[in-house]
Amino acid sequence: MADEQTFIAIKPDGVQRGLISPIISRFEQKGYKLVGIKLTQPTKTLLEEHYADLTAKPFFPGLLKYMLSGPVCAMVWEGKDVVKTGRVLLGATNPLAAGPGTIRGDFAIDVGRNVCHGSDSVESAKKEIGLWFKKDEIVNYTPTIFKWIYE
Ligand code: YYY
Ligand code: MG
Repeated sequence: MADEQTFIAIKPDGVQRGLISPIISRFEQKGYKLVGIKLTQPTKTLLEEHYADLTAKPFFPGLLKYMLSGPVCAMVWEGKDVVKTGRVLLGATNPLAAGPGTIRGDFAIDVGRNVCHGSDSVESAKKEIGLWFKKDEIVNYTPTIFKWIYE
């Protein structure tokens, strides 16, 4: 479905390292459509909801501290198969295992500084978009180039 949406975030290290524009470029160049974007300082409450399935993990306290350490660039991207393909563009969770040409493969080393987040399923994408964005912060438009991207 060309109207599938995913939640992609540039984490505090990505923002601090000036990686907002190269990360956005990867999604733009692929042909995906940006429908929501904001620079925001997440709260502990939001992050505990966002990472609810990881709260029992030993790395969770460090993950929380890292994600609270600065602003995050929160985005919603739309397009055919964008949830799965978005994760391919990000690369493996551990940047040392992420292939060259992926964002984590090209820009990161440690798993706890892996610069970006992407929803892992259509269901989590819906949950995460609802957590990070208000309804009126998501826009609806048709890029004029779409006939050159979709057959
Ligand atoms: O979805 P993804 O971000 O690729 O990985 P998750 O398994 O959902 O973990 C979320 C987040 O937690 C990961 O991006 C880095 C961090 N993390 C960690 O610091 N150490 C681990 N061993 C596993 C994950
Ligand atoms: Mg995840």
